[in-house]
Amino acid sequence: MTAASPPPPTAPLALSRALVVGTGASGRAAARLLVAAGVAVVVVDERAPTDAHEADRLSTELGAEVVLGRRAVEVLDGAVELVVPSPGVPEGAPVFRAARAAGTPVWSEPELALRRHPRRLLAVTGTNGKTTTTELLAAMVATAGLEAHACGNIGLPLSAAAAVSGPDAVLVAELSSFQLHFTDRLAPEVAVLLNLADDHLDWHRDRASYHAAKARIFAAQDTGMWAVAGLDDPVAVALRDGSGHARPAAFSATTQVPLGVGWRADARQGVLVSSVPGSDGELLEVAALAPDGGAVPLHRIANVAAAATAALLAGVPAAAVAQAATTHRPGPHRFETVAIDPRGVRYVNDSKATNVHAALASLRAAGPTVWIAGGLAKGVDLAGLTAGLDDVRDAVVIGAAAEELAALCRRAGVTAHHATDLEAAVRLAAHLAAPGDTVLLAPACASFDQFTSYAHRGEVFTAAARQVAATTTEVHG
Ligand code: UMA
Repeated sequence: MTAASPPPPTAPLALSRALVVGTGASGRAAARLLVAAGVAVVVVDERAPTDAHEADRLSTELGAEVVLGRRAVEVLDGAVELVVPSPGVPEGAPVFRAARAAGTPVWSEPELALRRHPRRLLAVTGTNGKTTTTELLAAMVATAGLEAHACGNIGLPLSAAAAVSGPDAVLVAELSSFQLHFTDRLAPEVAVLLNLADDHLDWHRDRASYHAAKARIFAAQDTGMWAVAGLDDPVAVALRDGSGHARPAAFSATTQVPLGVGWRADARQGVLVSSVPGSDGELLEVAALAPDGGAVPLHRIANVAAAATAALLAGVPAAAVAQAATTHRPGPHRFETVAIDPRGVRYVNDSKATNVHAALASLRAAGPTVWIAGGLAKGVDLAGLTAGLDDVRDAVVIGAAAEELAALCRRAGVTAHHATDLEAAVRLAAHLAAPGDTVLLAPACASFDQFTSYAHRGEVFTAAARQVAATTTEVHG
């Protein structure tokens, strides 16, 4: 017989009734946490039910009252003491104005999770590289023998991760601006702001609101905590320095840093060097990050430097950091080579490059390229992509932003071809590619006009690329 492990510590919420908005991953996890804490919960979702019994089924599943097909503001009443919105609810939604007018607090799901389950928290935000850095950081913490949970925007809500974690667990959370916007006391032991570029301007009021939401990762930190920013990004550094009370640290893929992990040149691709007190010195050779001996893209070096900085500041030994960095591989859809045809044309799936900043990093790492782009631009000006077109032989544009992308290509002297869907785009790009080129999916846009998610888009690209590579002969016909 094994002794039962002690229940994880929870803190009381002192609430009797809460409104959760959204029945996706975030809303369900929040509802479950609140119900387990003894709070009466109403879950509302504006989408229509799939059938007449869906609300009842969800209600039984969650132990909460479920209202489908109505807007949150219509369900908010005087008895509600807390609103927990899903990240998808934009900051201008009427329910927030109504909550403000009634003096009802609004907490994002991560704020709720940490209030209920206080845990060690390492948090990562930024426009690009969040998921890879979070996964890598969690791998470093786990390699040191600690219980680590990669969670948050990555797909597993903090409420779900925290509820199954032991009291000494480390939550390693990817936090989006949507989640950070409605935080108040959330204070990571180490908070990382990777970089900032325009994104999600259809959710936020404007760029200032997007930046302010990102800076909230530092806002509640105290002097015993660490605030890390990408030194190569002046906006990230300024937000770090203007927010909260934590000690500043930094990372860089291009230079050494006063406190953190930076890069130093050597005969090969350089080395990552730590200046974190207690674990300073050479950490690893950059070449070790690419076991096939290829060039390591700059954004990958930056992600590793960021994760290493946070891990070392959290007390992970340098040996565990180096081991995890050299063995952990980024997940699918992140600059992933999915096929190589007999002409040596490489098909790279970077479906995760959903904004201008990420697509630029991808284009710069790809070499001579036939570039496939398009989708939903999310209210962002795409003109900045022009800076990445030097090595683009041809572009193939798809989706809602196709015409805008075609116009900017034309202005830069790059021929843009329209394709009706992604499969057709891959076939056309394969035809346009010369031996040794890369056919690159780096959409610079969200996927939702044509696909259910970036992962779905990446899978369609991968299948089409493998199909075309398998049927291509050396002299392309
Ligand atoms: N809804 C409303 N009213 C609204 C808006 C949405 O009722 O005004 C309802 C929708 O009808 C839908 C539900 O809310 O049924 C969906 O909620 P959601 O879009 O917030 O999605 P979740 O399934 O809860 O997933 C969220 C994150 N989604 C978004 O930020 C859009 C997931 O990030 C995250 O993994 C998950 O919580 C767990 O924490 C995804 C994402 O695209 C991957 N994130 C953005 C990004 O990475 O760019 C920020």
